[in-house]
Formats: sequence, C-alpha cells, structure tokens
Amino acid sequence: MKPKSRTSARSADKSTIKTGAQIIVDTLIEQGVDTMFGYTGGVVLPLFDRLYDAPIHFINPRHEQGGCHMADAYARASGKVGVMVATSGPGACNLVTGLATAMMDSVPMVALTGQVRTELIGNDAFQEADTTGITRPVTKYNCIVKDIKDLARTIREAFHIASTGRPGPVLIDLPVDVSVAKCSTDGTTEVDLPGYRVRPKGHAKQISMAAQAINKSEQPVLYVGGGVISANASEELRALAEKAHVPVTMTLLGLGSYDQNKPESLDMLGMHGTAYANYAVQECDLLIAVGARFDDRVTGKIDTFAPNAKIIHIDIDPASISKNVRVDIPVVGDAKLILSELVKEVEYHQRKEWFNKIAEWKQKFVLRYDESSSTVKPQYVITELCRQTEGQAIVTTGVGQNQMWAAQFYRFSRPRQLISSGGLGTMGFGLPAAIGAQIAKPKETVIDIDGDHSFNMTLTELATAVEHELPIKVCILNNGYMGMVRQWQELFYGHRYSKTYLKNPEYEAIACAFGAVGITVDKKTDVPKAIKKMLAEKKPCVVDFRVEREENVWPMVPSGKSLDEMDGLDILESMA
Ligand SMILES: Cc1ncc(C[n+]2csc(CCOP(=O)(O)OP(=O)(O)O)c2C)c(N)n1
Ligand SMILES: [Mg+2]
Repeated sequence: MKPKSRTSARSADKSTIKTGAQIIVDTLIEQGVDTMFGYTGGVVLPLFDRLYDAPIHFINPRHEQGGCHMADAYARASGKVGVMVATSGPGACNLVTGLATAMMDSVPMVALTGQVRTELIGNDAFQEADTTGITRPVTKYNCIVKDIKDLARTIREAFHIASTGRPGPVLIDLPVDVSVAKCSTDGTTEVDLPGYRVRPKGHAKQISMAAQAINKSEQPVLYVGGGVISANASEELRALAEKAHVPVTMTLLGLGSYDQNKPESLDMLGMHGTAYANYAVQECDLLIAVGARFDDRVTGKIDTFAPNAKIIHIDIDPASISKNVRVDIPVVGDAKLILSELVKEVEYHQRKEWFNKIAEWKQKFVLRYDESSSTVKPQYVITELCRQTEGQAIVTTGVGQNQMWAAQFYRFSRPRQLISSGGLGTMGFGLPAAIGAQIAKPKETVIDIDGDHSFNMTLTELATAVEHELPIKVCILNNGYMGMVRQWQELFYGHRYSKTYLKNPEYEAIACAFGAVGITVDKKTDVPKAIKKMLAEKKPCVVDFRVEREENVWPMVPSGKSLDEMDGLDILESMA
C-alpha cells in the first residue's frame, strides 16, 4: 500500500528549474549520499550524465547483483543507507537477488531503476520489465514516479522508509521522460507520511513487566539478533547483560552485538550453534529475545523450542511478534531505547547454579576440530585468521559450511564486524560484500571467508576490487564441493553426492588475470605464512586454501529436530 504523503508548503523564492536527473542527484546529496553503486544503460543515461561530475564516489560493479550486495554490505558496515542504481529491464531484474537478500536481513537500501518512457509502459518496449511488480515482494516499499513534481519527495520518503522502523530496501522506478522533464523545486525537505508511523518508544508498562520477569527469573537467557546491531544497541545490551547478570546467545546476524570474549557469551545458537547455547535455551525459564525473529534455523522444532520458558520479545516490527513462537511479554519499539529503560529497572542476581551449569556445558562442549590432522582443516584456517588479525577484521562470508565455520571459529567482539547473508543465504554474497564493506571502512582489514562455489558465482567482481585498489582479502575454503549440500547428502541421502561436485578453476591464476594477488595453500604448515603475506598485501588478494574435502560442520540440529537433539557431539568430544 502506498503511504500517503504530505509535504510542507513551498516557498516560491527558493524555487529553481531543474531536470528530473538533476533533482535525483541533488536529493541524493541532500540525503547525505556520498557513495553509491550502479551500472549504466539506455534509460538511465540522463541520470548518469548528471553523475559525471557530481560529488559522489561512484562504484561500478561488473554485474548489478554484485552492485546490490556491495550497497547492502556498505549499509551493514557503515549504518548508512546503501544506494544502487540500475537500468531498466535486465539491469533491474539483476537486482532481485540483492534486494531479497537485503529484505530478509532488514538492511536499509535505496535502489533506483530506470524505466522506459511513461507512454511506452505496457507496450513490451525495448528493455521494459514490470520492475515494481517483480520487486514488490522483495522490497519494504516500492513505487514508480510518473510525474516529475513527485520526484524529490518520493526519494526523501524512500530514504525515510528504508532507514526507520524495521529497515529494508526501497526501490524507485524512474521512467526516462521524468528524468529529462523540467520542473521548479521548492526547497522543501520534510517528510510527512501519516500512513507510516514508527513508534520507537516502548510501552512503559510492558517494559516494567519485562524487568519484573527478569528479576524473578532463575535461569534467564538473552537471545539476540541482527536488530540489536541495526538499532546500534550493543552498549545497552552489554549494560543489561552485566547489570542483570544474564548469559547472551546470538543469531548469525546478531554475532558481534555482544563481545564473544566476555564470560556471559554463549556464542551462536541454532542449527550449527554451540551445544551450550542450545542447551541453555532449552533449559531456560525466561528467554529475552531482542531484535530477533525466531527463524527456523534458530528454533529447530517449534513445538519443543524453549519448552520451560516465558518469552519476552523486544522488536521494532509488531508483525514479527508471536509470528513463529507465542510470546508472553511483547515490547514493541526501538531496542536501544527499550534496553536502556530496562537497564534502570533490573537488579543484579548471582544465579550461581545457572552459571555453574552453563560453565559445565561450555567446558564439555567446546567447539573443536581435529588439530592433529595433517590436512588443511577449514576451522584451522579461520582460527589462524582470527589469531593473526587479533579478532579485529571485518568478515564477510559465502554461504554453506564456510559461513558456519566463520561464525563458529572467528571471535567477534563488536557490532558490524560480521557481514553475512543470513535470511536468504545467498551464495555469491561474500566478495561483493567485502568490496562494499571495504569502501565503507577503508582503514579496516576486510576478509571474505568464502566457499569455492559461492565465490564462483560473483568472482567477476574481482575486477571492481582491482579497479578501486581495495586491499580486500578473499580466503576460499576450497573443498571442491558444495560442501554444505554434500554434508546433507552424506548424512541424509546415503552418501549419494548428486551434482555437488563441479570442476573449479585455478583461483590463483584467476586472481592474477584480474590483476589481484593469488596464493595457493595445500600444506597445513604453509597456512600461517600465507595468511601473513595476505594481510600485508595492498592489492586485493585471493588465497585458495585446499582444505579437507569431506569435513563436516558440527554440531548439527537436523531439520525438524529440537535444539537439544544435536548430532556430532560425540565426534567433538572424541577430539578432546
Ligand atoms: C544462490 C544460491 N544457490 C544455491 C544455494 C543452495 N546452497 C546452499 S549451500 C550450497 C553449497 C555452497 O558451496 P560452497 O560455496 O563451496 O560452500 P561450502 O559449503 O563448500 O563451504 C548451496 C548450493 C544457495 N544458498 N544460494
Ligand atoms: Mg565448497
């Protein structure tokens, strides 16, 4: 539904005549955009002409999907809105995966797409696609601007909608005649959307009820998702966990919201989470969910999820309350504001028995791998990466085993440090995400921990990294397989590895051909020095780690099982 909008009265003296393309560029700059990603084409020529000398750092990907992931990761790393522009038809269609990725992970983005002239819409014109129709389910809001008078206001609204409430991608479709039309602008910058109101302040009574429940609880657990990171609420989370003395477990997207080196951290929960997090959730008497959405990879079998717990759910999105799991105390609003109110009302309790029990689980079920093996273990590569970067790098990932091992074996201590496609699980996200993150954070070390087949999907973006002289690092955990799918085939399909082995290229040669640095590692003893060399490189650097081919990710909650029905604990224990 299109939100209704009112703009404040125009002041005639400030008016100037501009083309639509100029209005777009000026409004982007007014919204604070200094960096954007995009790919050109026929109907966006007027806009690209205005971008020619605009004070905006422009990054051209080699494929629009890559550009969309770059804008997404730029947003995740910086906290700003990511901006992507593409042409009509094929350009717009190539954004779909990137928009769906951002939508599932609640990332603020504005995508601008060119469209054929308004009078041609519906005529099957050259490069016409029904972009708003195609992208409606993968955007928080989208619209087409058919009248230049609505242009500036619509762009402002897009930024407002993308970045407030539960953030998400917004797409604006721009017919080329609107870009070349002229109109006077009035200097108005306010956004007023009566149909779209965000209520950041939580209900005081609900907050008090939550505080009382925490004070009464003997076995509480904080279950924290990416919402805490997007709300910039990590400080408030730390204050609550420490003051009330509550252990914290995080989702994949929540990693970094709480320092994993702190004693209250239970690390990640869920399908490939730690046994101590999963047991704690199953045995807790109070589950405090913050900015998390009870995804099936987290809950396992819903009917038996946290069976003894009263549930508090703090979330900005009222639609996610009691959506998957019934909640006892909902608190709708901004996590930062609500947590800071909650901190005032909670008391410190020692909860000795609970913390003792957790300490036992933590000791017994440490995440392990076979350190005595002579082959290159993927977990060893990540452990060594974490050691040499002192746990301070920004890590992006592919999807599959590489992603789960990155989540398990790198230790995240601050928000916006792990950038991964959680909800959609988009293979090919890692490399463009590393580029977007490096552009947002030029001084930081950015490492893409990738899978061979994930990397294959968007490796053309190495050209973008080389062109912009970005010192990104790509660590391919090259097991030759679509490892995560192979793992499921091994465990649930009798070792029938149907179509999960494909021949890979020589990544070192590929990197060199693009003008990046390539390194191949097939000996365990070469891992530390290869990582050292990679970290010292100024050019983009790709390291092809030939890892153990049939290593599995443990523990694992098989699909449809309860969180405490984990496979592989015996295997982990046998490595102690
Ligand atoms: C675009 C896309 N296609 C298919 C899948 C399904 N899928 C999930 S993991 C995976 C295998 C990933 O292989 P690789 O990147 O080599 O990672 P590994 O598991 O071996 O670490 C596949 C095919 C997906 N997540 N995304
Ligand atoms: Mg693989």
